[in-house]
Parts: sequence; structure tokens; C-alpha cells
Amino acid sequence: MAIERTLSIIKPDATRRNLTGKINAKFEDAGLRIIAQKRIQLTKAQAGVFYAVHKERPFYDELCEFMASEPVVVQVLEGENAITKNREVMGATNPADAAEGTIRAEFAESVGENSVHGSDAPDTAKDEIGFFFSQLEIVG
Ligand code: DAT
Ligand code: MG
Repeated sequence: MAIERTLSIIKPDATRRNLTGKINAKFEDAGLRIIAQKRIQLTKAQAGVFYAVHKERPFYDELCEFMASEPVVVQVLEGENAITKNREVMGATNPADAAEGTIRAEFAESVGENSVHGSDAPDTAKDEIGFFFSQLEIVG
């Protein structure tokens, strides 16, 4: 199995409820290492660039507004099959469909305010890590 890196975001609904530590424990319990982490305040424009792939979707404006509504914690997670493993730990996009024990099943408030983001493939992981972090900030 390959050691991978993936970009994770703890979203505003979770930072607002002080859930950063509980969510990080889920990653660490699954064998993912947090090798970079910072708390930032996105502007709506920055959120729009990050989520540009969704710009034609009806929820895009609401999504960008939400991501800029409170601070987020951006992270690089490293581990075996980190991209897929993180998606498993996160659970399905809609918390109503998320498996028991996943972050979204336990913490997410709705499909829009679903506590975490995780990259979905190796190419997007690379781009998304580069969007938030320089090489100097990532200590594997
Ligand atoms: P994921 O975050 O699981 O990769 P996605 O890439 O399809 O899901 O969508 C990105 C985010 O957009 C998602 O985390 C929350 C929001 N979103 C997706 N579908 C939505 C919907 N039907 N209504 C409102 N927000 C939605
Ligand atoms: Mg996605």
C-alpha cells in the first residue's frame, strides 16, 4: 500500500462547536498523521477558488458563504491510502447517509454543513495541499 497525503478541512460548523480535537482524534485513531495544520479565516472569494469545480452547482454560493462564515482548520493528513482512508473516516457527504462512527454521522449538521472536507483523488490532493501549504509548512 502506498503512503499518501491528503488535504483535510475542519469546516466552520465544527470549529464553531469546538470540535477540532474530537475530529483530530478520529483521524489519529484511523492511523492518519496530521503533518501540517493551521487555523485560518477564508474570504468568500478564496472559498470560491477552492470549490471552483462546483461553480455550476445550485449550492455553490451557499457553500462559499458558509466556508467563509467562521474560521476553518486546514490540514495535511499522511498515511497508507490516506485519501481513501480519510474519505472513509469522514463518511458520506450527506450525514443522513453516513456510516455509524464516521465524523459526519457523529458531528455534521446537514449536507451543506458537514464538518469536514477531504480530497477525493491523488491529483486533487496535490492541488489542494498546494492551495493552502508551502513545502516548509509540511513536516512529514
Ligand atoms: P464531499 O465534500 O463529500 O467531497 P462534494 O464534493 O460533492 O462532497 O460537495 C462539496 C461540498 O458541497 C459538500 O461537502 C457540501 C456541499 N454540498 C454538496 N452537495 C450539496 C447539496 N445537495 N446541498 C447543499 N450543499 C451541498
Ligand atoms: Mg468533494
